[in-house]
Amino acid sequence: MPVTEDQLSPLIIQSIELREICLPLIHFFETSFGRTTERRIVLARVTDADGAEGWGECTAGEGPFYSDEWTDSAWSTLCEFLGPMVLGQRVERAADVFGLMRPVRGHRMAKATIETACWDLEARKLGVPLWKHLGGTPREISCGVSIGIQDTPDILLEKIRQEVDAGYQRIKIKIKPGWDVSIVTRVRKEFPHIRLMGDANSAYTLADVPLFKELDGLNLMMLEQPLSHDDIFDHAKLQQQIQTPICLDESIRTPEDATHAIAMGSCKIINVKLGRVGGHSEAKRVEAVARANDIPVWCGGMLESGIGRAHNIAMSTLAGFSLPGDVSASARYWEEDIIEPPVMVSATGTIVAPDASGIGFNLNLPRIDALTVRKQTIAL
Ligand code: OSB
Ligand code: MG
Repeated sequence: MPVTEDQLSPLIIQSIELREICLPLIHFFETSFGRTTERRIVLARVTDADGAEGWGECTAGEGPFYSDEWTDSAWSTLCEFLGPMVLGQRVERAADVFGLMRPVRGHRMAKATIETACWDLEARKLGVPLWKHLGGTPREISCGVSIGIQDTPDILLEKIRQEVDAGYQRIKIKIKPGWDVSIVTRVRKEFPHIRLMGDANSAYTLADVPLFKELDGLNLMMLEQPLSHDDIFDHAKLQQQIQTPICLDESIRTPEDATHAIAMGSCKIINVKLGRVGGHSEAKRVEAVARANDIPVWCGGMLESGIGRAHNIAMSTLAGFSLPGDVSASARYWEEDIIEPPVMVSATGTIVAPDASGIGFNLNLPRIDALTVRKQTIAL
């Protein structure tokens, strides 16, 4: 039986069941830092003292290339430090769980695994959809796609054609030295009117200003994370010299990073990733900072399985998420997702956040079991 906000008892985490699942991608995903063919994803099932449960997904990649976290670092940080740190602790709300993990520096993707599961758990106890519990409105979110580097430009053009025809509202292509101005020029010629952007994943330096000036002529909605993964200073220098809005991804790990980057003029748009910032509470803070400064945000993706995707959908309903995100249909990634129904996108490139409580999708437990390669339970 659901309870009201007033009746909600304090949250005491009783157990954390961690699993690693291995899930092959339908098509490899290539960025400036490498190619992924198969995901190794850590999932967490958290239970509390009232017997409620919630699910979270770790967005760390298979190696420390997008960020310094990766599947195994998250697994051991969760088992050795974060799990024991939160177990049996009493907090008023899921919103307080991030604070329990403060002694651990960084490791935000590992933290978000537990933190997001607690939000799902709390929303389920209240019998409300997570998106509502987070304060989201309206229910329908705008979707774009992120298309990796391909073996040939023709394959890329064909993929863009498919996604435009499917109704996605904006196309992001990955760029890197040697796969940039000439490619974007070809795409623009073929698709003069689409909302288009490029994501460099930190492949460039300030020595590349002339190249960015060439890109300025191609009417990109934004250029994502052109410079170093931890930089905000050089991005400000670059933004002063180009017209295309810079969007920061890797560089924004905290609400303070967002404050500093906005104050310095390092970006005009922010990509919010739930894992990178440490979960829903921190994501809400980043969104609030951006909204207070009239900086639009959108939801980034990390090739999530259904659980992470469902959390992304919920987050994307927050008011500041005014641009289409990298949240797209399950079928673009997986033969079969681990949730039911899979995430579906409308013909106009939108997803309607579900009505059911918590993340709002059913878990396909037999499929999760079949994909599990290791499992560990941390309990009192
Ligand atoms: O930089 O946004 C990125 C995937 C893995 C690591 C980094 C990024 C991405 C994506 C994919 O762009 C977005 C998605 O479709 O999930
Ligand atoms: Mg990015």
